[in-house]
Amino acid sequence: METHVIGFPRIGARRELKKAVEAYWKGAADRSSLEDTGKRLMEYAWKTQKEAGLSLVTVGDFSYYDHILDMALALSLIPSRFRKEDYPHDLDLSFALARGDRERNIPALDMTKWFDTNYHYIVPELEDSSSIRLAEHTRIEEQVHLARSLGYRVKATLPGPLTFLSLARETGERPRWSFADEVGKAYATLLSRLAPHCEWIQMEEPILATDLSSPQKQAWASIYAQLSDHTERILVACYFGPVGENIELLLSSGVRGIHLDLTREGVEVLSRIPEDRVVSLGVIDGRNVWRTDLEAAARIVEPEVARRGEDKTMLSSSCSLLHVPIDLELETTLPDYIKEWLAFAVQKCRELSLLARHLTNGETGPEWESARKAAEARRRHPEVMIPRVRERVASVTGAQLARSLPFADRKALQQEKLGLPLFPTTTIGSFPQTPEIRKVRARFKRGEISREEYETYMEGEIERVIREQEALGLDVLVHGEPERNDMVEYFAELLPGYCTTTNGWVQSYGTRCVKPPIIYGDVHRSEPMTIRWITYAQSLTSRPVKGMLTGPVTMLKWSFVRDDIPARDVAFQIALALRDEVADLEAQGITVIQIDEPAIREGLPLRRTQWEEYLTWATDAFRLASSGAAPGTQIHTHMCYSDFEDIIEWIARLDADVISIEASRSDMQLLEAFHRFEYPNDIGPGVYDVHSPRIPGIEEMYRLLKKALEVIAPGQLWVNPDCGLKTRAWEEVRPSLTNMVEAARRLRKEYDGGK
Ligand code: THG
Ligand code: ZN
Repeated sequence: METHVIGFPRIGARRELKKAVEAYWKGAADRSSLEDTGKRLMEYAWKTQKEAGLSLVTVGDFSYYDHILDMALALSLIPSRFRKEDYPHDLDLSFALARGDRERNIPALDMTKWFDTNYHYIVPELEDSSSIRLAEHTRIEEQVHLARSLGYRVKATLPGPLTFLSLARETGERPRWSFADEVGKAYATLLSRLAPHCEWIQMEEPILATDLSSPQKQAWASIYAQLSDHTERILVACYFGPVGENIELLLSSGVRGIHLDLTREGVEVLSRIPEDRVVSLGVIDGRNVWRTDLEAAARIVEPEVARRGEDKTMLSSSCSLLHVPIDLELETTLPDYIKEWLAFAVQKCRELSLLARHLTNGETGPEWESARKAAEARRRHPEVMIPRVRERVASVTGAQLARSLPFADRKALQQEKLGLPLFPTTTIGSFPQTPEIRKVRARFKRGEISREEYETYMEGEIERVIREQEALGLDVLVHGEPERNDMVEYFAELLPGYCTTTNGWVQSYGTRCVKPPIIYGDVHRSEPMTIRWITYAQSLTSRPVKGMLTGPVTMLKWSFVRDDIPARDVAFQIALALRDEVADLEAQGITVIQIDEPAIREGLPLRRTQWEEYLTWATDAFRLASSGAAPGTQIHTHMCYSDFEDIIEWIARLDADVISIEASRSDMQLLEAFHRFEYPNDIGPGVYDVHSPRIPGIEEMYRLLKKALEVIAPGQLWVNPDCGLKTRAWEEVRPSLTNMVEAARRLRKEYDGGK
């Protein structure tokens, strides 16, 4: 029985790739040293797979930035604003495409989320003038030759052609599907070049886990028809969801190998696959960190192996392991009992091979036994099931999901209490995290300074931020969040039921990584989490200071979540913990509380039919967290990623008194959705892009606000940047906010005589 993973993480167990690429960008290392690191990382990945006992190694999953971008280059799909000749090497060209070229003033390609994961890919552009043809040299061929030269049995992997075309962006008139023929030809050529060196060529087609349109289905047929010479070697991989009815389409292509994600689809689908096909069973979860209950997995796959035969079944991870950290062995601070329940990429490879050995020769050694014990211990652990927490979730009432008064009444009460001017100004929450702040936090964490020293330093920082905001003339202040490393990790460290890792990095995009915390037990609040800092900040000023919390859906989406209870229940547990925090903030005299939910949109299921169920519990969770607040308390929320078009009614259902959103980059276009929906509550469309070091002028922000006023009422409009200011420098923040406040004042003069 062949065993393989769909893909292996490439960032390096100690983030070697991040460091090497960033050094190359800075000019601190040359190309050959970067390429040495690249080779070492590929060799590490292959060696790990082989030593774990996998029969095939996966090749082609490595990239210096993004594998979709590499495929665009392999297909010669380079936007015409870039000239290949301007770059000494393809590597430099690919970095320029991904990050833009400052020197030549060429904007980067866009970047967006890879399905429902936290990975972001570079969006290929299809221009009217684009012509798709296979490049003379491709990175995938280089990688395959390297693996072959080292003696590995190779399964090559490529982004599938339909997924690639579906995710690209049309920039002109020419529809994407008109490229299908050229794409098919280019892939056919690539396959003929790769085939002699590979046992299998895997085409990753997660687009099959989505609802396909009829042009999409036609494109599938026409592309795969061109690959008919290679059907014997092709393994089409569908993951992230059930292939469902798309199985017919998949089968019609005649490919011999079919991979399915059995962590997200039942085994029934397997009976629809003829017995001459080879099926790869994705039973080890590539999206989560839990050690596999091998006995349960064996029960799932055994009947299929018996029916189809060992030579026609493969065992695999559900999807690429890109989405999990690399090596659990490097975790030194996790409690041992929790470590026993986990498996990162390296451990998942070993699980696969053990499962295969069990299926082929009944092996049940000490490892098998310890997996069984770990699964058992996890099920029975007292932190995993806390009756008091379960009961509280079970007894949530409808009344707890709604504010006590409708928005219009709340607004009057809040206005009376807060006395804010027309077009109130505020910021999203964080102020610059200087190297010094990071250093103090790190030293405190390592025990090098006392709690008292730490708190004194943070109070000093908060005071500085309050005074800065007063001087700038902002209306609703924030404490600046110097005590927070990350908006999710900060709360995860304080909430029982969560644990955090020291090295569990997962690539988010390019060289950027996140370290998602792990929800292993019932989440509840054991002590106040933010009160100390917020009340200190409020004690310094007569203006309102916002209490800052991360919303339940974001806390869930940006973590590894337990797989033994429904996500909705976990979200409600977190929501109840936040609800208590809201009550405490209120009791301490805090009158404005912001609960950020930047991740609510990205949680959308891949299939439309499941949207309503998700959006119902997701918005309920937010309401549960926020609606215990008195009507006079103003609840804010913030969301980063625009595109609310199709979920605007759900955004309204959150019933936040004020929502701040990213809008400056779309030139206020996205306000259209709010206008059409007649969105009733207050809105703060970001008036400048915090991701750029550029200092926005008064005039340009004033103009954006005027534009916003074409579609929303003056009494509804707030003035704020479009995201937190954590990554900016004070030298940029001060003049930008000065101009922002000035733009608001100018508007006030015009509408309200300057009150
Ligand atoms: N926090 C968490 N998850 C997230 C985001 C976040 N997921 C989605 C989105 N934001 C991803 N975006 C980013 C943005 C910046 C970085 C990573 C993902 C980043 N990372 C630092 C790096 O790799 O150098 C590491 C930061 C650190 O040292 O803690 O800059 O905002 N939880
Ligand atoms: Zn944001």
